[in-house]
Amino acid sequence: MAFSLSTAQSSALGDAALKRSNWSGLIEAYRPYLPVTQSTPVVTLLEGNTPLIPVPRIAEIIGKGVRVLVKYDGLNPTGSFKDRGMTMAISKAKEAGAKAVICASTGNTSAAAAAYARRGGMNAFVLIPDGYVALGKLAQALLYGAKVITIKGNFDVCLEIVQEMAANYPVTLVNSVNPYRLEGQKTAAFELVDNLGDAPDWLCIPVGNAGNISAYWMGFCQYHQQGKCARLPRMMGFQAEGASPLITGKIVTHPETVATAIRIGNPASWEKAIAVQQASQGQFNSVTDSEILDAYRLLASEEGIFCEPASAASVAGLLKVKDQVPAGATVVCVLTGNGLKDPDTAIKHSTSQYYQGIEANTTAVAEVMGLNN
Ligand code: AN7
Repeated sequence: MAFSLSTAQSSALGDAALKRSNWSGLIEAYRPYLPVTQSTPVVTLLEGNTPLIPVPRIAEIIGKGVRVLVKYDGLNPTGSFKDRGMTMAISKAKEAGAKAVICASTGNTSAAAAAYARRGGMNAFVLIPDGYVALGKLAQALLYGAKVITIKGNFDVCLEIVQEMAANYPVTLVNSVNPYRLEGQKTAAFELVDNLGDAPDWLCIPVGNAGNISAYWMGFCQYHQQGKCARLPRMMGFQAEGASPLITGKIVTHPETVATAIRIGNPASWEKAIAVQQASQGQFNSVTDSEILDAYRLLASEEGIFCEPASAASVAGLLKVKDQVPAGATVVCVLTGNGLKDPDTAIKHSTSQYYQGIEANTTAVAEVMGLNN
């Protein structure tokens, strides 16, 4: 069959393709909104511009004509939303003449810091909790060429150490207490509004250190002030039950959850997050590990979207409070990291049929396929 397009069709396609191929990273895309000047050396891996994907099966579970979409930030260059903050933090560190950066991390920050630091010609030191970082993230930090230091203690302890190191040694701190991180991360809110034409009614987001929820809110408020969106979303933050200081109001000394990315007991942006919840009339809620894993499997097996467990907390949370969603609302769940980051958890918690070591012949294969009657 001949393949032909009308002139209008081909020029529309051309525009869309051009927009994607001309993407120069989020600093160039949102330069007027960011604290950069013409002399800032932009260190970029063309992060941002991630897809906003409808999830109709999840919308169906909620009903009431609700529209649900996921912001799939796992498709950033190092596989998580951390790239948004890191392009800014590393560009500004380079502008200031830094030779080395340091961070504490549950994994994703370390991968992003390592990649962007090396890209910018700097060294990266990363402190991670011994035994609690997903395999893919550790692999990344090592291969990108960071100096990786595992600590006998959790993320909160690592963060205290790196803050002290940065205060006393010539290394720039690139955790989200560095304000440039949140500046970069706020661009995800810009992209949502640019895609949807307005802010969503609800934003559901996993919360660990509470930097991302604070950054999104900053982005929505700035766009709102500029008249780019007519409304502001309710910010719905979700923590894992075993690491939920924002819900209990108390520091968690020994946080525990299958979602190691958000295994954080004393969030650095605690006060900011409370202010966001109040200003947006939002809520913090906790989700159990089993609710997180249910949402994780649901996203993959029903929607074809593989995110990491921490990211699935946003969908688990939405499903938990679904009775509160207003009819006809538009809800965005933020999927912060790629599922490939944590293959161990995927294999361990898959409930799919998995036949191993079958004899190498069609009869044996047909039998496990259930075709032998
Ligand atoms: C996939 O990498 O803290 O509330 O050190 O990796 O802004 O902390 C990661 C956090 C959500 C929570 N989803 O975001 C780190 C780190 C994923 C994450 C969060 C993280 P914040």
